[in-house]
Amino acid sequence: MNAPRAQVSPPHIAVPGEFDAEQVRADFPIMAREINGRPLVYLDSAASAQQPRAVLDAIEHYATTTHANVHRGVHTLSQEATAAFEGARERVRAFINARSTREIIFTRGTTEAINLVAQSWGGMRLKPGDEVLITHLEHHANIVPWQMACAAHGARLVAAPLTADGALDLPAFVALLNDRTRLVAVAHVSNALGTVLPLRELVAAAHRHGVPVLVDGAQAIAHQRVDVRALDCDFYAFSGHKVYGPTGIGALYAREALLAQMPPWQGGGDMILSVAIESSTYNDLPWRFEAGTPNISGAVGLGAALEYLEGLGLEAVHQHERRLLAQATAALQELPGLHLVGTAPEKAGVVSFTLDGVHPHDIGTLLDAEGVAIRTGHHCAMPAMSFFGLTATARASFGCYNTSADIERLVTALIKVREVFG
Ligand code: 7TS
Repeated sequence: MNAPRAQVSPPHIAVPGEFDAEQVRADFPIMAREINGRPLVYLDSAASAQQPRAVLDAIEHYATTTHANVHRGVHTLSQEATAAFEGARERVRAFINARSTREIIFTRGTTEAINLVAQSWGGMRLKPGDEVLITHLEHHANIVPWQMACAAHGARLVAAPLTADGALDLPAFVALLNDRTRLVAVAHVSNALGTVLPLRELVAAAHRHGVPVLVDGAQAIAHQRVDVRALDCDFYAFSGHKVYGPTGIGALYAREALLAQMPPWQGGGDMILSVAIESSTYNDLPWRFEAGTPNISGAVGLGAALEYLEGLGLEAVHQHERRLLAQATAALQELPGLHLVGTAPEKAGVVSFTLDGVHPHDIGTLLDAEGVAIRTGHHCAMPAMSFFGLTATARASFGCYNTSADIERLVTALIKVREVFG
C-alpha cells in the first residue's frame, strides 16, 4: 500500500464546465468592498441580491445609447427603447417558460404583482362568504393584499398550518380547500424558513376544486428552474432585485385566459386604445395592466440578469447552493445554544436561527463588525415567527456568489458572538 500523501490545499484553478463560485464572485463589483476592515461576506441575498457587472453595464448602455419613452415615438430612440423593453419581456417569458409575452406583466416587484391580482382578480371574483387560502409561512406581501381584498368584498382569509419543522402541513392544507375557496396564494419558497413548498401537489389539489393558484416566487426565481407550465400555476410573481437585477422592477405571470377576464387595475397612459371623456377602450394584453411610463431601464437590467443567470446555469447554481446549505446546516448545528428555525426536508439556501441569550439584532450587529451581512428580525413574516413562538431570528441566505469560505467566516463570527455573550 502507498503511504498517504500529505494534504496540500490546491491553488484556485477553475475546472472548465464546473461551477466556480470564486469566479462568479468576481463578476459582482460590490464583492470587492470591505466592511469594517474585512472583506464583505454577503449572506443577505434573500432580502436583495447583488448585481453583476453584466447588469450594471446593460443599464448604463441603455441609458447612454437608447433611452426614450416606449410605445409612443416614431423616432429611432423610442423604437429602440421599445425593442429593448419588449425584448426584456420576451426574456422573462422564456426564463419561466410562459406560453406568450401576453402573459407577462411588468410590475415594481412581487408586492405590486400580488396587489394587482388581489385588486383586479379579487374585485372581479370575491363575494361575501368566499375564502382565500394561504399558508402560515407567507411573507406579508402575500397576506396583507388578501386581507384588504377580503375586507373589501366580505370574504375570509384562511391560513393552512405548518408542521413542527416548518414544512407545510399538506393534508391540513388539502382539508381546508372547499367549495367556498376562490383562490390559493402560496410562496414557492419561504423567506423566513427556507421551506420549499410542494407546489405540484398543492396546485393539483386546488385545481381538483377548480381553484386557481397564485405563487409568490420571490425566493425561488434565482435559485431553481421555474417553469410555470410544468408547475401549472395560474399566477407567478417575482422581483428583479432577488434575481441579481435592479430594484423597482418585477413581473407577474398570469394565465392568458384569466388575464383576459380581469378588469384593468390602474388607469392612465399606455393601457388604453382610445379615450373619450365619457369612456375609454383598453389596450391589448399585456399593456392593459401597465398604466404609465414603465421602468424601462429596470426591465433592461432584469433581462440582463436573467441572461447572466442562464449563463451560469440554473441547475449548477441550484446544486451549488444546496452544497452551501448542507455545509451551513451541519456547521451551525454544532454550535452550542444555536437553534435552527425551519428544518423542512425540502429547503432552499436560507438558514434561520436563534442563539440562546443573544437577541438576533445583537447577532446581526456583531456579525457586521466582522464584515458578515445577515438579516435579523421578523423577515416580514410575522405569522411564521409566531408559529414558532418567536418574534425574530437571525437569517443567513445564499446566492450564486457565496463560497464555502463565506460559511466558515459566518461560523467563526458566531463563535465570537458566543464568546462575547459568555
Ligand atoms: N415574497 C417573499 C417570499 C419575499 O421574500 C419578499 C421579500 C417579498 C414577497 C416582497 O418582495 P418585494 O421585492 O416586492 O419587496 N423578502 C424580503 C426578505 O426576506 N428580506 O427583505 C425582503
